[in-house]
Amino acid sequence: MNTLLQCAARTLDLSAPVVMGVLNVTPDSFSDGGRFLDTDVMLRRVADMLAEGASLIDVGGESTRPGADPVSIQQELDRVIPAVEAIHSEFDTIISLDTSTPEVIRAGAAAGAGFINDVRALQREGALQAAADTGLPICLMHMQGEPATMQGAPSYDDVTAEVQAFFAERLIACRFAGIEENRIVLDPGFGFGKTDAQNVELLAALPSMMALGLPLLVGLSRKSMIGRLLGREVEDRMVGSVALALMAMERGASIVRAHDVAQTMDALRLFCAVNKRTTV
Ligand code: 9MG
Repeated sequence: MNTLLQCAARTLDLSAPVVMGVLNVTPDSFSDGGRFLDTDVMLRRVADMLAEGASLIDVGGESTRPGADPVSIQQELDRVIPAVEAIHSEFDTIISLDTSTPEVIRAGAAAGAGFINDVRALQREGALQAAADTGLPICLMHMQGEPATMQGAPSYDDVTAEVQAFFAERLIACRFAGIEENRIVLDPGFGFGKTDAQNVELLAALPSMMALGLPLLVGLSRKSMIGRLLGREVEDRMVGSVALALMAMERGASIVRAHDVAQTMDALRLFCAVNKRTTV
């Protein structure tokens, strides 16, 4: 597996577990919506996550919580690009663009982003070419449906096999667009058009996803599956999130997307100590 991702001017080393800190610049994200619309507050949050050990910051201007409505291109640009510019001018870190929109991919890369995180795996018209042109690494995530409706009635014959087949199809599409595999990270998309049972099955099957030889990213932080399995409101899901992050690392994940960076890092440092892995 390729353990070095070239993220514009910076290199992301995946030989040790990596935490991607979540920064939603949306008024309606399910767990922290509206908190980071003020630039100073937003920059303080980034500074905290970096001090706590995040290796990259995932900036998103479209809420992808179940039931969320789509945003216009202009709205997304207006939210994301000033945030990317401000982070790029203040910090020496890797900025991830949480977007599916070709215009945001291009403008975000020009503004200093170093990574693309697309929950729609570059399926929007023009997204493959936009991502290819940036030269940046890309996370391809699996989702059944669209955020507005995806949790209505998720349906699979075999969720693991279907996610793997999806990855194989997207890798071919990327290759045709000129995106080499050494730029690609895969994500099964926990909670994106999946029941709790399907999420659990996918987490257990994570080692089989490594067969493609590409790094895996997982996002389990504060997800509603934790709420349902433990009976916890969103503000009480930190322990559940850290536990799932650890389980994902044990099953081969390289990058964990997390809101609670300090607590997730603590767990991963212990994971490294016990498994004699390079620590973060
Ligand atoms: C943006 N976003 C929200 N949840 C996510 C997840 O599970 N994975 C990735 N890659 N992005 C996510």
